[in-house]
Amino acid sequence: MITPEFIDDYNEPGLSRLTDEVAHAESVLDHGGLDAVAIIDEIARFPVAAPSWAVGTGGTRFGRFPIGGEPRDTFEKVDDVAALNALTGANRTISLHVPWDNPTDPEGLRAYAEERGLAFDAMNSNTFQDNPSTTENGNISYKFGSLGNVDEGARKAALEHNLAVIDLGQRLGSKALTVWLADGMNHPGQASFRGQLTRVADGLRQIHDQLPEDWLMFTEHKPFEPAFYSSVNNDWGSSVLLAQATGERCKCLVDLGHHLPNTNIEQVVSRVAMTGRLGGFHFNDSKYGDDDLTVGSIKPFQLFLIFLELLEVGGGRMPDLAYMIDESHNLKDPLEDLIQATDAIQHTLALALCVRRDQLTDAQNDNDPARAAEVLHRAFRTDVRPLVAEARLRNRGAIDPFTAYRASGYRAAKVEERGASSVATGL
Ligand SMILES: [Mn+2]
Repeated sequence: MITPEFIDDYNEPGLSRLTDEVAHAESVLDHGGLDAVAIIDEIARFPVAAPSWAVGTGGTRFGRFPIGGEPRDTFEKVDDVAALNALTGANRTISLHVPWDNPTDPEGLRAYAEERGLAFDAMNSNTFQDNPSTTENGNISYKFGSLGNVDEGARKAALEHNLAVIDLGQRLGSKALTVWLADGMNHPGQASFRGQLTRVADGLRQIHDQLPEDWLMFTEHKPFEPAFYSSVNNDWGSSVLLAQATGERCKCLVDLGHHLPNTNIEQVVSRVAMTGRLGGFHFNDSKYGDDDLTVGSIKPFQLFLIFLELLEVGGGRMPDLAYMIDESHNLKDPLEDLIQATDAIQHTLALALCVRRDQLTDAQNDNDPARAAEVLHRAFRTDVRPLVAEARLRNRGAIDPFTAYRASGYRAAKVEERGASSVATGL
C-alpha cells in the first residue's frame, strides 16, 4: 500500500518551494483577471475514474508483454487503483468490466474498496466476446452480433447479460451501465442497416425498462473495429438516435479514440450536449484509430478545446458527467501511465479554466478571430503546474505523483507478491 504517511514524507521537502510557486502563479493569474483559488478548487473537486482493465498491460493482436506484478483478481485491481488514488487524490472510483471482473462476493468486494477509499463507477457489459452466459448454451454466439443479431437466442443472452451486470452493479453501489457493442458488419450486404439498428434500439429499450430508478445508461459509439465495414453505433448521430429511442435515462458516452482521424471532437461534444444526451467520457488519445494512448499525449490542444466546451456546458465548472480514463498500456507500467493521464486531465482542465470566457465572447461578437486566438493561446500557454500540484496536495496526494510512485517501490513489491508473470484479465 502507498500510505498517506509515505506521501506526506515524500512531499515535505518540496512544500516551501510549492508555496512560492503557487503565490507567483496567483499573482500572474490575478493580473490576467483570473481567480487562482477558484481554479485550484475546481481541479481539486474534479474526479476521474480508473478502469479495472487498465491496471494490467494491454495487448495488441501482435502480442502482449506483461510487466510483472499484475493484479490477479478484482481485489488486487482495487489495490492498484487505491495506490493510484493515494498518489493523485483524483481517482476515487473504479469501473468494472464483466465478466473480466466477475466477483463471487460483491458485498465483500464493495467493503474492501470502501476500506480503501474507493467506490464503483459505471459498470461495463461485454457482449463482444462469447462468455460463460453464451458458451453454456452451445448454439448461442455473439459472432454475428449481440443485441443486433438476427438470432433471437443471441439477443436474449445479451439482454440477460446486461441485466446481470446491472444486478451486480447494484450490489457494488454503482449507478450506471455503459453499453459498448461490437455489432456491425465486415462485409457489404451481410446484414440490413435498418434491421440491425432497429434490433439494437429495441434491446437497449428493454434494458432501460429494467434500469433501477437512480441509474443511468450510456451508449458508446465507435466507427470501426472489430466490425470493419460498418458498426451499428458508428458515430455521435447514431448514438444520439439510439439514446433517444432507448429512454430518458440513456445518454451518450464519448470515447475520444472512437473517432476517425481529424474528426472535430470538440464540436461533437458541443452537439451532443445540445441534444441533452451528453453522459460521459472515456479519456485517451490517438494518432490513427482507437489507439488508447495516454490522454493529451498526441493532441493536447484538442483536449484543451474539449474541456473548454465542457466548461461551457457546466457554466464555468465541469458538468456532472461520468468521466473515466480508457487506455491500453502496451509499453509503460500501467500505473505510471494512469498517473500521467490523470495529471494531463487535471492540467488541461486548469488551462481551460484560464480562458477568459467574457473576452472570447467579445472577440466572437466582434468577428475578430485573431483576438479570439489570443484569448485561447494566452490561457493555453499559462504555467498551471503549481495550481495542479496544490490541488493534489489538498486531496492528500503527491506534489509529483510520478516520482513518488517510483520512489515507493510499489511495482517491485507487487512483483514479489503476485509474481513476475501474473497477467490481468482484459484484452
Ligand atoms: Mn471506451
